[in-house]
Amino acid sequence: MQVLLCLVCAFDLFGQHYSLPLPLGDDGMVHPTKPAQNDLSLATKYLQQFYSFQADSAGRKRRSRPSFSSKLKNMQGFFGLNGTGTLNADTLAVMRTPRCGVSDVEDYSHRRGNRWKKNIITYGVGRYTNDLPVNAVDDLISSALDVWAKASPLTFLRSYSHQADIMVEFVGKEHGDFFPFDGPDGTLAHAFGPGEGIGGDVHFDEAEVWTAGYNGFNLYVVAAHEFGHALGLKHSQLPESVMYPTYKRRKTHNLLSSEDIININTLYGPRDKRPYPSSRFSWSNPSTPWYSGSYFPVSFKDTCNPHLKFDAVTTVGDAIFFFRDNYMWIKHNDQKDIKEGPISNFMPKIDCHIDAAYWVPQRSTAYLFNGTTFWTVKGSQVKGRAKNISSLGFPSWVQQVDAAVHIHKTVHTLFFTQHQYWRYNEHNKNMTDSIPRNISDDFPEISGPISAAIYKDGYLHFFIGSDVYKYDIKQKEIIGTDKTTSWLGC
Ligand SMILES: *[C@@H]1O[C@H](CO)[C@@H](O)[C@H](O)[C@H]1NC(C)=O
Ligand SMILES: *[C@@H]1O[C@H](CO)[C@@H](O)[C@H](O)[C@H]1NC(C)=O
Ligand SMILES: *[C@@H]1O[C@H](CO)[C@@H](O)[C@H](O)[C@H]1NC(C)=O
Ligand SMILES: *[C@@H]1O[C@H](CO)[C@@H](O)[C@H](O)[C@H]1NC(C)=O
Ligand SMILES: *[C@@H]1O[C@H](CO)[C@@H](O)[C@H](O)[C@H]1NC(C)=O
Ligand SMILES: [Ca+2]
Ligand SMILES: [Zn+2]
Ligand SMILES: [Zn+2]
Repeated sequence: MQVLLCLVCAFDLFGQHYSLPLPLGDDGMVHPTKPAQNDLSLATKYLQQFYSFQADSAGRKRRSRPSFSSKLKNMQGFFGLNGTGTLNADTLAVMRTPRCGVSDVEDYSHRRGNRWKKNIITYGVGRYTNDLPVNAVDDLISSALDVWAKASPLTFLRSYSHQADIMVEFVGKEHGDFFPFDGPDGTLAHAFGPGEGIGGDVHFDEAEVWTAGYNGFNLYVVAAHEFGHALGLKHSQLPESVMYPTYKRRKTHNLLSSEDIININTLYGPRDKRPYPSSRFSWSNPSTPWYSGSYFPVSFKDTCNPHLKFDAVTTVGDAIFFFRDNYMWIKHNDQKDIKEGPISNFMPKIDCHIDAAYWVPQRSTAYLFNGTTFWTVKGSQVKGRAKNISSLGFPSWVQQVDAAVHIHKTVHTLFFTQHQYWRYNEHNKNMTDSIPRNISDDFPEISGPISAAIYKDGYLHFFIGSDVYKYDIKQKEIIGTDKTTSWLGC
């Protein structure tokens, strides 16, 4: 939240009297000409906003703060200009270039850990721009996030709640965060570093003309820059870096410079390299230290083992989460690569195997089960304490759930236990029947125990051992069979 702190201190000076070096005439008197005054006030505002310049206020010692000239030298140094400390045409030209609203002298380093402490980050779009169709905005935003996802172990999940980690908003002038926008040009957007609440949020100035092309400001390019801040990156002095503060037309492929990739990897580790076809690692040896204790996922060596069985699988928004032992994979519909790692990398409070998992889209909430315990997970945050499955209405003799799936066209969640299943009404929050039903009666051709189940694209998918059955509920028949590994792209 350094952005907030630093700009708030500039804010408390608004309206005060500044003493600034003004141009002197031959007679030694100040003769401010109109353009020079404008330039000076532009430069003052610029240095206040982006170089934490604090003009001397009445009653303070003049030397107690870095002078205008030394801040100007900092700015000139940042942009590779001649560091004269005086306002010249080159310097003013840079100051007039449309840019990001975040300071260039953020006092935090990549190493100090201003980062998300998790690898799944949710994002949402609040207010849209009128400049582009909604689906174009969604595409440009998700492509801009994908730029960072491809270079890191991060996964971005679309959330339709207003409490996503990264909330994107198109707003004008005053918009409730002390950093009002300034109309066309000037500041284009700003973002807050990782954190709770406003942390991670990205605001675009709705006064700009946002486009998907070369005219106006390209939303994809500006969004990729702002998401860099939302992930904890600061401005770069290298013009080829996407984190360079002023707006430039850029080629839209390979947006990241090598410096950007190094910086994001310093914060979150390298992107996962997979698959590893070798099977040096054995499932049955849980003491193998494939979890090194760092935040960064290490690849599960056996991903493409043909006998791969999942403990639990669930859809979560556009993604599918697969669980095996203390490990998980996340496959995102829109992103080609699969993220993987110890479960605790993604959900720090959970460090055990998951028997069953399901997701209720209406609540954007997932439920993960281990024995008689279950957790409620929203975004990738575990909410509240683990609960006992008896609170769902299971009798005490049910000690474990094999698989769970919520069919969002109905109110029902199905819980599979051995050869039987239970129907839970998510609306009334109680079991629909007092005794379990037989799986084979209602799902001919399917016999328990079921390892995992999901409901996707109108079909149930039963994971049984290393096979997956695509099941048509209406016709009550299997309409396709797959291997589990094909779901992980093997
Ligand atoms: C930088 O400024 C100095 C002094 O004003 C001048 O002598 C020099 O030529 C300038 N260099 C450039 C690259 O503009
Ligand atoms: C999860 O279940 C296993 C046994 O199935 C048990 O050993 C472990 O303690 C459980 N973990 C939690 C956090 O309940
Ligand atoms: C959950 O409740 C059941 C009975 O109601 C009990 O047998 C079981 O031990 C409880 N589980 C946990 C983790 O407390
Ligand atoms: C479930 O809850 C609803 C509403 O609270 C109630 O009408 C219904 O009878 C309950 N069903 C069972 C089986 O307890
Ligand atoms: C399930 O099947 C068993 C016999 O295999 C039968 O006794 C039982 O009544 C069936 N349960 C239901 C709910 O139909
Ligand atoms: Ca603006
Ligand atoms: Zn920026
Ligand atoms: Zn804002």
